[in-house]
Amino acid sequence: MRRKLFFTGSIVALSLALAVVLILHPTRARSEAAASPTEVRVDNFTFGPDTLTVPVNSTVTWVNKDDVPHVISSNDGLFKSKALDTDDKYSYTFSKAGTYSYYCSIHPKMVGKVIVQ
Ligand SMILES: [Cu+2]
Repeated sequence: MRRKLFFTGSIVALSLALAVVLILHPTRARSEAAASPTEVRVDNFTFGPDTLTVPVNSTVTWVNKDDVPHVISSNDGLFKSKALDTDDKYSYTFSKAGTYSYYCSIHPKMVGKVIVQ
């Protein structure tokens, strides 16, 4: 009788441990998938880095470190910032995989891309 109780207790403890693992694991996986914000510095008329690779659902933030305004414009019109003054920021969240080319619509020679995978 005592032995059977111990056995039952072990099964319950084991089930609880398994449940905890099953409940916690997807939570952890989800927080890993939600990527940390990623920054592109706009400095000296260049995007740094000019090619940025991020996981799906990443929010990319551009920060203008120049003392002239810049506009972040995607080539296909998917996103476009207002004119960013010094230290202004613009963020866009990429929810689909793909390669997103962009440029500064004030200085079209400034180009960059975000690779979402
Ligand atoms: Cu510019």
